[in-house]
Amino acid sequence: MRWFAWLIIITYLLGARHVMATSDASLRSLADARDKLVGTAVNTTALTNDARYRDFLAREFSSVTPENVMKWQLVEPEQGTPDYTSGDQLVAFARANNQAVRGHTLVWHNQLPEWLTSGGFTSSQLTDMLHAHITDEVSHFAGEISAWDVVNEPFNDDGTWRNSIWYQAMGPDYVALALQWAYDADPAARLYVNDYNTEPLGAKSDAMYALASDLVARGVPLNGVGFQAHLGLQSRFPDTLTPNLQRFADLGLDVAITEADIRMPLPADSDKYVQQAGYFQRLLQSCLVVERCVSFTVWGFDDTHSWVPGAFPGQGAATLLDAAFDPKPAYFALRDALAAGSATAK
Ligand code: 9MR
Repeated sequence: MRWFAWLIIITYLLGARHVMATSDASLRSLADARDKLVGTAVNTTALTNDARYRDFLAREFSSVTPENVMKWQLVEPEQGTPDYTSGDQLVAFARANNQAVRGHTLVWHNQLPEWLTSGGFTSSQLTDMLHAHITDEVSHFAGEISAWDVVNEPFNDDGTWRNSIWYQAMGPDYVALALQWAYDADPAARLYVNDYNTEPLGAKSDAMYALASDLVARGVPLNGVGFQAHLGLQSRFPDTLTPNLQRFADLGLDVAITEADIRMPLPADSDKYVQQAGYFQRLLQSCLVVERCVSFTVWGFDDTHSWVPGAFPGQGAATLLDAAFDPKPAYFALRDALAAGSATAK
């Protein structure tokens, strides 16, 4: 009888330890067990000024993406004097905390320096300048960046090409050229094209799929496709995310959720938080079931530093922690998704 009582006690203690281990575990430790990276965009001002922000970032995430500081407008506000100091600080933090760095972003229509957009440059000048920019920035960070969002947001929502200055200067081949230039500067980095509203099957993701298929067939150095996943509770969840990710994976590419956030009409309430948690969990679950989905990144982790309220008046509360820095149901939903089935993970 006594051995039986002991067995019950030991079984209980082991069970309790397991529960505690799961409920205390960080996102990154749970993601490690699933062979995935879990990341966040980083606001480098908060990184410098806010110890609580730094602690959470180091504890919870195994990958970081500079929210702004590696964009052309920020690295080269004056022509000819690129300055990578803020990016270097993030890289140093990531190194100290054993985190991967996703470089973001080399070729975009947005956040370009004024001298570039209003300089009246010819197509061939713009081509040369983009080549020089990519070579300089990728070389600077070579060895420190595991993946680059080389090209960001090349498509309109209807799947046509976005008429950016890069498209105007070079036509659609700017994507292949940019990937090749990035590869030449750091052949070890994983090179991505990244876009939003490409989560479900549809016109825009079909355009991305056609581009990726063509690049792969031509032997262009493309390693992955990023799906930003800026979602909102007013829109239905993209139910076809999993088969969509899988078709890109079937091309032999990595896929990644690169900028997840789920905005809601303000004020937030507990019902909306629960619904938001469900969206976050389903996003992550899609990444967990697609083997080539290598990372799941949120676009900031606390509402104070989220881009959403500035861009969508009346909406917000889009991240994992509320303005008081308390975790919302969404944070626990991500943890639960990572923990579920971890025993069967590779
Ligand atoms: O979060 C970024 C915000 O601070 C900037 O003001 C904004 C400028 O357009 O860019 C935001 O990040 C974007 C990212 O670089 C690309 N995908 C969409 C993101 C949200 O706009």
